Amino acid sequence: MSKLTDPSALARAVEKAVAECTITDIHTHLFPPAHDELLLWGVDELLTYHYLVAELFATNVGRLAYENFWHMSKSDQAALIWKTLFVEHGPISESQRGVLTTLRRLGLDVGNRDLGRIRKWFAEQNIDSYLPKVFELAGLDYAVMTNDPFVPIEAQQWDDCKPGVDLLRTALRIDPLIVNWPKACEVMSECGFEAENLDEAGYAEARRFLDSWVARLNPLYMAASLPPDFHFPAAATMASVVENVVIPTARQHNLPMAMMIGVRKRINPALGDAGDGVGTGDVTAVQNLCMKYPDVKFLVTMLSRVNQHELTVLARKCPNLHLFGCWWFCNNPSIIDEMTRQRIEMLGTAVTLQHSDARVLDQLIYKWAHTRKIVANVLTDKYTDILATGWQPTEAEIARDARDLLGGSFEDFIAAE
Ligand code: HDL
Ligand code: ZN
Repeated sequence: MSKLTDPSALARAVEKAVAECTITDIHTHLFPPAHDELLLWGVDELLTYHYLVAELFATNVGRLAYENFWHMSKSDQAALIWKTLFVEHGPISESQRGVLTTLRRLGLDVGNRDLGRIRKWFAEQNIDSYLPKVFELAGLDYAVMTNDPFVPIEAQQWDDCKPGVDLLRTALRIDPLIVNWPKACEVMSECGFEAENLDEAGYAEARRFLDSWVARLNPLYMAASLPPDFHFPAAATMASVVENVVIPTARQHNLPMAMMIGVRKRINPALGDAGDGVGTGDVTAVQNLCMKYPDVKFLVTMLSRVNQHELTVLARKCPNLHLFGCWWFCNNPSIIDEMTRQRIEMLGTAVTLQHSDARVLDQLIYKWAHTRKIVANVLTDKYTDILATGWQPTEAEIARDARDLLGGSFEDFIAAE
């Protein structure tokens, strides 16, 4: 394919490559349609996304009691959010804009602001054909779920052998094991795994529990979200469980461990899932784990913008560390742009720039449309910079690099022995 020599032709080539790039979405909260009410989709679920619930209460300063909202039907909650955040105030936040992007790309007219008409369209959709349609609109080859055996209703779906779909792959989520050992032991005990104390017997039983779920799920990786005060090494329970349960399991199954660090759970419990906050994490904990266990692969994303530069520098030092996503409170255009530039400037294509974290199926459409635009802008700048040196990239090379940044490097990383 011919080399690109002209900056405007280059810009067009980058825009095309990113727009057409097949993306792998490595972290979501989606479920197969057969897993009953676990898979959220449709306009009322889009509107009651916990990001928008937080924004509703931030906007409705004190005029809405938490319990009044939680006692409302999903439909009434959605209507209130639509009225408050879309009609009475400009829907200019990232989550508000996201709903509109999704609806527009589905071919719906948001200009008439007719929620009833939008609801009618969704009521006519069949999830088994709608799910692949959403994946096609988002441009994904597959997405990775969050499969948590410590959540009874999730485990029940697997106990009942509910079918999956090829578009959704598994990840074994193990937060309670690390952050709430007593709770984890309760769940394991109900499943016939008698872990109790933080001793070799307890660790062995916890490993046996994980082995059983690795066999059932065949996960791409294990994952856990961790608080800002996760340190390693440390005398704390978290560090002991990581050392004695997580690492041996990762080694035995050649499974990467994804650590999502910096969440302050339920700083406002009344908001439910919308009540979590962020804190600056300890990048040295990641450094110590990567250096102590060079044969274990770590996928890491951190929640605080403050951590990003130090973490990106660390990824240059540890071949067994792969960064991913602009997670949650970083998943906003201003921070995505900054993080994407910083990561490409320091890591080239050896990073997975984004994941959607979608909780509602239809969100895949907006989360990826918004990210593609930012990535295209950054890559245009980066290729224009090298064009100025006389290096002439081809369209195929640009497409190759875009794929690496949006799923290819992840697949290379997890496949490496
Ligand atoms: O722990 C996680 O995986 C987070 O992504 C939480 O699920 C969070 O509530 C979320 O959805 N963030 O986008
Ligand atoms: Zn998540």
